[in-house]
Amino acid sequence: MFCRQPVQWLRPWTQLCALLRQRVHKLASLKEASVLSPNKVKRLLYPLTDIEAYLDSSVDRTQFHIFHPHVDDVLKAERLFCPSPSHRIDYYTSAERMDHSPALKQPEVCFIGRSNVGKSSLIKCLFSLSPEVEVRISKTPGHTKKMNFFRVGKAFTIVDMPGYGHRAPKDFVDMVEPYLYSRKNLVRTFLLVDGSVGLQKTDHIALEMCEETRCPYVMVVTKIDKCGRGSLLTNLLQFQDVIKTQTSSCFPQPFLVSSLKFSGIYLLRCFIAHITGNILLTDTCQT
Ligand SMILES: Nc1nc2c(ncn2[C@@H]2O[C@H](COP(=O)(O)OP(=O)(O)OP(=O)(O)O)[C@@H](O)[C@H]2O)c(=O)[nH]1
Ligand SMILES: [Mg+2]
Repeated sequence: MFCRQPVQWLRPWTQLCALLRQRVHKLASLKEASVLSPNKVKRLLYPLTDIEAYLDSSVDRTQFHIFHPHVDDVLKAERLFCPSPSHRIDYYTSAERMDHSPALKQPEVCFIGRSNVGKSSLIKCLFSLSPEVEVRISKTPGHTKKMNFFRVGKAFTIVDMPGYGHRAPKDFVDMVEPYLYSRKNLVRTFLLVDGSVGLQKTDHIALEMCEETRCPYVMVVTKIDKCGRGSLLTNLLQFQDVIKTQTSSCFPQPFLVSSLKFSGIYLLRCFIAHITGNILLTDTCQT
């Protein structure tokens, strides 16, 4: 009787975990996806390698492999995205202005980009191993109106930002700029650009804003499932050229992702785990 009590107490949590596991997409975890053919797994892990073969031989490919971790590191990072009673992953709060932002000590990363580029979808996909975390996405541009803070245990925070451009909140600049300039625990900004349309005028303005803050940022190419190989290659070369010639704080390697097909998600999780100081990489690679 005495020793059964804790087990009974744990039962709801165990049942909840089992229920949630059923709702987890089969590609949410690299561990689970490993049953697929090695080529498919490689394409999910490193989407760039898939299209690299079609690049002209004169194109410098070294930039595309700067962050190329070992599979063991990717699996290590994946554990950080799995919730447990001692490592809760949850929505924390929203803020409309920088001075309403929560005071948090853990390292933080934020996602910015044009409205509808896929910021919230990407965060939802990164959190696909904890589907109970509610990240709202919408077909209608301008859906996310506030800065939404999500906590990953004590490891780090992810911030989903409102989008700029079409139907952006009126106070977008007042909200996001002070955040980018003054957030002390911000370790990296992810600037999302749509792989099927290339850089737009507003993306260039965002790039300038990121450059002005002098904080390190990374370009993430979204919706790669939507574009044909030709247009993705054209746009990718444009991104690479802009990074090389017009930026000084942008990480040279763009990350390709599809939140629909889970491409590039495991690699991005590993990158976030690494830059927030939560995993040490076994292989040498720079960030
Ligand atoms: N095909 C495809 N569609 C995507 C992908 N990511 C997002 N979408 C779609 O793009 C639309 C916008 O997605 P959101 O994640 O809400 O975009 P957002 O950048 O957060 O938009 P705002 O909050 O309005 O700034 C939705 O209809 C998504 O289903 C992707 O990888 N592939
Ligand atoms: Mg959004």
